[in-house]
Amino acid sequence: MLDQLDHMLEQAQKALENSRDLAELDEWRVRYFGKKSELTEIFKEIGKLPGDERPLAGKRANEVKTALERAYEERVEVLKGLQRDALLQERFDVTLPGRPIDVGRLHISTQTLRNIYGIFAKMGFQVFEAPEVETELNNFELLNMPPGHPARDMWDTFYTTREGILLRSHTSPGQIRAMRKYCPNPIRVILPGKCYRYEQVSSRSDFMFYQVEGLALGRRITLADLKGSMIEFSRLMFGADREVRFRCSYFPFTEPSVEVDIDCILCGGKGCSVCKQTGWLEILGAGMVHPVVLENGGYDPGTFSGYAFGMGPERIAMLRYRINDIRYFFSNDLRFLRQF
Ligand code: FA5
Repeated sequence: MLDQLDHMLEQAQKALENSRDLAELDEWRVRYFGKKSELTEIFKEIGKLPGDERPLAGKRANEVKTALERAYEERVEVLKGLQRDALLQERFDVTLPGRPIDVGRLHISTQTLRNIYGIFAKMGFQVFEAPEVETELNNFELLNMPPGHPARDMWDTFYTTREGILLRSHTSPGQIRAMRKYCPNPIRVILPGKCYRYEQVSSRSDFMFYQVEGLALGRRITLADLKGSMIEFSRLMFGADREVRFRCSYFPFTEPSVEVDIDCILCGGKGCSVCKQTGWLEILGAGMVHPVVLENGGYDPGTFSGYAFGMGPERIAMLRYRINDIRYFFSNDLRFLRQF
């Protein structure tokens, strides 16, 4: 019987090594451990052996059983691993190169805003944020446009259903907020943010766009300071050899008011379709802060003076990168946005 057990162990181990999948392994288990297996028969026979042979045969039969059980467990793990590997190879080709991760980038308006911040930071301006939802008081009245003032028509405004509350049509109301916050100290801030206008959308005008406002207040600030900082800005933004021109203009909150042009970066001032044959491109509006506005901000116009300006970063980016339609900026077309 001992020989029979050894022989059976040897055979079972060989069969186990030859089993190729879990189904074959199951057949093996039934064959060597099942109710009708040789091992079960041997255990039955042990009971019939003479008393002195029984302990040895019983011990050996149990050893064989334990050895087979252990070998079975190990084989199960090996076959499961092989099955997993086969499945992976079927689904994934681990030799293929990885897919590059699409890296995000800054929106062209954000990039332009950051350029503007950088230039004005060099001149000592810090960023001051003001809300997009404004009061009619800040957007118009305190900027020297009382109700019914014809200049209000310069900005086609989105009003909310709440009386006296609107979406700011320019960043200038932030001037009032900055003045009221810093009064009676000198100020040098830029105020960036989105503006909204109930305007016909065209290649040059959107209903939502960014503006960057600037405000410098002090005791002896003059138009010469305004001109100096605008020339510095224009040359840092558009190139050192840019010509800058100041034209008389009108804004209710500045006196005198100007508009700032640079010589056309496309034709160099000769005249082309972009500059409408004038040789000049407008980049911003500006002026000396009106005494009424200074007073509304809490400053004494007898002691304080200052300048303010307002520019559109999208229009600036259009000039720098020769973009011919402002609608590209916020239509979320990745083919456009990925170029910057
Ligand atoms: C103003 O909004 C004045 N608040 C600017 C100002 C500030 C003057 C301080 C004096 C002192 P204007 O409406 O021209 O001005 O707008 C200023 C700039 O915003 C324009 O030069 C243009 O670059 C940009 N802009 C105006 N409307 C639009 C629009 N619909 N779409 C895109 N950009 C616009």
